[in-house]
Amino acid sequence: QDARRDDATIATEDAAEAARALLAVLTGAEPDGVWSAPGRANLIGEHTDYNDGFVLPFAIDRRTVAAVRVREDRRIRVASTFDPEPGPTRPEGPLDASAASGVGVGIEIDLADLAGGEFPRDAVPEWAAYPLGVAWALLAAGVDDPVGVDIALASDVPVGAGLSSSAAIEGATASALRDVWALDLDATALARIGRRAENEAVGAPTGIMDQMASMLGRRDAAIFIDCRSLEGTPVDLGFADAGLELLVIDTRVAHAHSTGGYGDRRAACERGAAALGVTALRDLSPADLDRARELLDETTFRRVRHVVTEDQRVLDTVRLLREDGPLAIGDLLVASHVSLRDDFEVSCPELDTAVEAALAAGAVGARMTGGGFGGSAIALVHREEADAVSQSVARAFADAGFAEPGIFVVEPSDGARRDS
Ligand code: GAF
Repeated sequence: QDARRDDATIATEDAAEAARALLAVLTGAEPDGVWSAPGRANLIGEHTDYNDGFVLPFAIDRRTVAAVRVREDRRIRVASTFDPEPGPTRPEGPLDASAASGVGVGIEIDLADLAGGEFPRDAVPEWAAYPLGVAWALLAAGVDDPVGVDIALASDVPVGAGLSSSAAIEGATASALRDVWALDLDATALARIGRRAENEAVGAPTGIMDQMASMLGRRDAAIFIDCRSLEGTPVDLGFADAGLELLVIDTRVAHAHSTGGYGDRRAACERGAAALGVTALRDLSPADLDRARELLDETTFRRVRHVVTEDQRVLDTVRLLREDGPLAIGDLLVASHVSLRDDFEVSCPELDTAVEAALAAGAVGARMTGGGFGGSAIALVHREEADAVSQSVARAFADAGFAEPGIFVVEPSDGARRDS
């Protein structure tokens, strides 16, 4: 287990090294500063954020690093050692600064062309819409006399694995530009900027959970977020004291939220809320479900039931963590998965296999995490059983003829920060 933990730590150091090396290729110089922001896993509270509801994610010990240098002119350039565009051929293997040769000089644009108006989505590759979208959203919010910048990005958050590599890019970029442009914006304001970039520059209709988790993350804690008030409260997880570890099982089924099912589920929730006469599904409680069943068509009802019961599960999880500790939350994690699988219909055979195999091998709880349609599952396991659970899941994938999953331990970690 210690070896796995070291891997994650070293990988983030590699990302910092790779970002610095890429900046040196771009500018021939050292950075003026280095910022980083983590990916996230969601403990519970799925597809509730855009319904003004509750979520309980935590930042993971995998980060995107932004090495930044101020320019003499009024242009912004972004370059990365990765291609975060979700797709079936995700980059594998160690980060390598020499990958910089493949990205040339990056993507460069005049700040004046970015300020005012819509984001020029057709003019930039999709990966660059994340960092440039953040710059665009900040400029739209008002920046006096912004200086030009070069931003080199590297990351060890797996792309397309449902661990919010996109929020990590947004968080690192937003934190860097906030400081370089001397903006008076707190972590929540930067999370909103990140969501705006994702919604309007990238074009993915996501909620705010991932950006909030990446900005507000706290070591050994999850963040209980009310997605209406945007209040975020750390809740101690105490995994280590309880002898537990959290495994991520990356199914290697790539997902993308700018297409298909995600927007469809969001629309169903909005339809349900309108039909029931509430601003958002957050305004319903489990006691309203009988009325919902009478008024809604069968599919919309099941979508609504997922959200309403999931909000309640988040509240119950927070209470149990505070009163009894993490060993008590296993059933809630499993109930969340079943609801996402049967009512919200965003799971897939690989995620179901991961959850079932982990539970059969003794996991305390397991569920898909993130938007679904692929990506990752999480399993809360006794430390001494972590290897056995990993092997059981890998065997179940092989038996089912699925690609080999990526399985690794994550540790709840700190959110976005300036590193140097
Ligand atoms: C994705 C989105 F980006 C989040 O906003 C959230 O809706 C999640 O799916 C589902 O809970 O990660």
